[in-house]
Amino acid sequence: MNSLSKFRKLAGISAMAFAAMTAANSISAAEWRYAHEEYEGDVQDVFAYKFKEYVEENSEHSVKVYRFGELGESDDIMEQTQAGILNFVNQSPGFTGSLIPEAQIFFIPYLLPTDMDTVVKFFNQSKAINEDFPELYSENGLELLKMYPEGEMVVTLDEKATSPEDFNNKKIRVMTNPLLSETYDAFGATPTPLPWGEVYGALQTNMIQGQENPIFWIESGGLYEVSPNLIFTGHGWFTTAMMANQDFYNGLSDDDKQLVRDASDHAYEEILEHIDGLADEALAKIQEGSDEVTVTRLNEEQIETFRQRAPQVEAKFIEMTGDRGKELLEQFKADLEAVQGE
Ligand code: 6CS
Repeated sequence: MNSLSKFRKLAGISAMAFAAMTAANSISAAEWRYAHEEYEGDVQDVFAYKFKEYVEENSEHSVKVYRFGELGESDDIMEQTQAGILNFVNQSPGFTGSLIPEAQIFFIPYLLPTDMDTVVKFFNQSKAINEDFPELYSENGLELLKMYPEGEMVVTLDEKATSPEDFNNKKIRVMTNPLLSETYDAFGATPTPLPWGEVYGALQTNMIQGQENPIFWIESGGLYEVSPNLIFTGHGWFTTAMMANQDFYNGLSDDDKQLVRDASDHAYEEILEHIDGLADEALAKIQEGSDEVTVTRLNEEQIETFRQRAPQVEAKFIEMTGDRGKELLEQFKADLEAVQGE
């Protein structure tokens, strides 16, 4: 064979090999579907895009992110994930209570401290968060990848308030988990569970007189426009959870499982940086945007009047979740004590 025909043969073989490789890549390159509960630039959206970027930079796969409303409410995206229509979902425990009653632990008031460094250490190191919760989610066909804090909860109301008495006769919207209703009941209010999509309109039409959320969300959702009195009660943090459909996850190669875990770790580290200082920035924007807004930071004595009502909510949590909830709560408290002592 002369050198020209040798070259033609080799070129033919490598073209075939290249075509075969490309076909193999396009078969193994998947598009993963990921839905969350928030809008462009919000905390869950930042997390989702950091996850997507990592996956796309480190593999042939791509991630399609769906934001709030594109596929329905929080309950809808969870159903779609359990059915395997979506691969990943970010659903907050505020909506997971009916599926996993123990997830309501985040709504026992005054369990988590207000200090962000301690909260972050807790999420990093807690056995309850990193070992016990994955088991609970797993029983519901979900591979829990991360739980993370979004921001301290702040109450907004139609009037200023400093005591549980000031909450009397106020209908305060809560996410749809029964324990959060118990909390607001204990705080003297009339709890009103609603999905997110109905909150702004219900405040605007005075069907409800208040709600609770982290400051970044009060700013981004424009809630201060219709509920302008902000009250820092120090009673908890908005926590959320990102997970995969477990059958989908179990069916991945070991490399892809590792990729998903690494991408979740990466997004988690990024989000901790993102939320640092976010509440102050959002509060400044709110105050620039409205003259009507008032900010009340309860003092220790005022907080104590709310905190005194926490034990009855804790008792309800145990009533709702039995021995498993009790053990989880003990672990949660031990984990908190460990980081508070550092
Ligand atoms: O209050 C809610 O329902 C919403 N709050 C936040 C911070 N994220 C999503 C959730 O749906």
